Amino acid sequence: MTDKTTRGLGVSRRDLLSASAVGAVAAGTGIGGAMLAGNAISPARAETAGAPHLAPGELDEYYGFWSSGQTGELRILGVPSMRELMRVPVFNRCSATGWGQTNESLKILTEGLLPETKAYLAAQGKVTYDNGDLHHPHMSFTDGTYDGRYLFMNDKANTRVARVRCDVMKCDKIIEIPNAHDIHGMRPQKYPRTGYIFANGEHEAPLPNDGRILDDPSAYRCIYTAIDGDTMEVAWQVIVDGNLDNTDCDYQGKYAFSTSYNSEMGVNLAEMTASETDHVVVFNIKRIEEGVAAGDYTEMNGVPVLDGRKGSKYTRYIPIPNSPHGINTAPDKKHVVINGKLSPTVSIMDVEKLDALFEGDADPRSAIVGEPELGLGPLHTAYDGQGNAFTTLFLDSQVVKWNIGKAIRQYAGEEVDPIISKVDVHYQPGHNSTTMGETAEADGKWLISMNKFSKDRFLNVGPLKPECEQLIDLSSDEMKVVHDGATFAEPHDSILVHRSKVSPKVVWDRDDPMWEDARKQAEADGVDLEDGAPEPIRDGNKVRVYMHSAAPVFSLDKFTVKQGDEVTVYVTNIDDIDDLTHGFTLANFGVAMEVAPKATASVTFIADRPGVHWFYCQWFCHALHMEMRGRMFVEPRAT
Ligand code: CUK
Ligand code: CUA
Repeated sequence: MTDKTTRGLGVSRRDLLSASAVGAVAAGTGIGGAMLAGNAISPARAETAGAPHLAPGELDEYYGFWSSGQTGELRILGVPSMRELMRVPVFNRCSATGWGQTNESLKILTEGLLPETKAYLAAQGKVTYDNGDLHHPHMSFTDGTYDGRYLFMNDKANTRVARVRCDVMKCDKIIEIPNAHDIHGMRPQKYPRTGYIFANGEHEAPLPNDGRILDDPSAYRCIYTAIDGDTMEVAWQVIVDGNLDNTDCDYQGKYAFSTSYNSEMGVNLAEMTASETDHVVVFNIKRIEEGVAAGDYTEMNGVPVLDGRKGSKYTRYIPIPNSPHGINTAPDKKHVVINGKLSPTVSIMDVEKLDALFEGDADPRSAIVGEPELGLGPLHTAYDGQGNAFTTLFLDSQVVKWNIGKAIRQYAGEEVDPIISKVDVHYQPGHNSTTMGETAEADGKWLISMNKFSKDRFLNVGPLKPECEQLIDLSSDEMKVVHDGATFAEPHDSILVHRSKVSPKVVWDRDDPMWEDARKQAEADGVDLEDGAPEPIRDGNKVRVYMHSAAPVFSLDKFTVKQGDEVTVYVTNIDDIDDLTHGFTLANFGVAMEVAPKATASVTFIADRPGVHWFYCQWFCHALHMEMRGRMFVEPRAT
């Protein structure tokens, strides 16, 4: 069928694509046609006029901190312009900045790995992982709102949690979580401060996973972890029943909670989706801390591990329909929405009813105060701070705006419809986020719908398509899609932070801990990093080269080493001008790094190629940037 004939039939190509997408998704998730009946995606709405336009030079009101899924980096966007402002390498390698290659980044990428991981990687000829799967970026809190100190994020692929310093927007800590497998959901404590980082091990495995148990799923366990966000050390862990998907916590500092889509502990699709209800696990933080203090745990890999399976005093299990996914605490500090995924409902939990679950013998379901039916495939919910919620409907390709208070009254028996409006998004949304929406200061201005499929929304770039992120104007009940943004694989989640909360430095402080090792080494060598050294400093076959960069020259225009030397080059950028970044690229050695204003960066390599090799600055810094280069002479090994 050509486009022309389909148009003649009054059916657009877009409709056909949308309908088949739902079919494919339904088949892939085992959701039957019956569940989809009557819920075909409506045609794409006419494009609304006028993306929120920022004139050249105008600044955005919000920072958007974006995950990048399997790309492994953190991204910073401006909202509402949706301009990508920066990429912050975390779990990935970065060709531009040298992340994964500089000594400073390698320290961060390696120091938090477990001994058995280091051994495994060494056997592959590596020192760290090359990939990561970064799903959930969240900012540190103080008293229920963002405090601009840190961003924390998980790596589902290699069971890690990382921290990014908001003062310089660079990662400063990465730790691997012992005992758990494949960290997925992750949230910082909201009150009194962060505090803990709560992290879910999603996939079940034997504990310990040393090969003695293999195909015996009854012996598999999932682990919940609390990390100290200041020290980036694991504080405690809890063994649970079922698996763990997403997590959030209250505004009172008493409880954290996680969804489980696999309460069955199945190991294939049929088993994992067998039950009509799964659950939310509620963790009693005070009781867990008391349990740790009282020694009621097993120490595993240096971490206290408590038993929080059913019947434990540390946890409660609330049945939830059906394979719930996202869990989001509302800015009213009272309600938590659990998104049903395979159920068309979300469940509203009242945190004020949780004490009775632990202190009395209350039915766990008594904490559920609403369960509105919203549409197909509810995955995540965001808030406007005015009592309304926005839930993504993956299968319906819609975002639904609904009222929490009305949903609670409906559950209590009143004839009231909590749904306010629905908007089509393109297509299959996962997370959504509202401005300041996961804090007590939710302001309800903008919503981002992070859509998994872009299909026909952009020029065709081949079989691999970008995701489509849409900006939605929340200024009226009729939600308006005002901008499509394409992004590369695969942002799952984002937070929208008012710009008043964040104030990064313009140039580095010279005493920054990032290059502590370089500072110590220079001191031992009697070198001032800002001056550099006139000659390489030799220490057996280890050679240290110190230079500074000041546009448009390096302090050395040549240096000499011997073939086979282990060479470390330290470059200090002494330009303290806003935006005057230099770089150091050593051609044909695979060496390149960023040196931002007032920073020191270093890289180590084996000088195994004799001859003349040029190094150059790869950040266009000056009219004479091309001339900013020098030679490394490598004297051939005596034969
Ligand atoms: S998860 Cu991806 S859409 Cu990893 Cu937060 Cu729900
Ligand atoms: Cu310095 Cu280009």
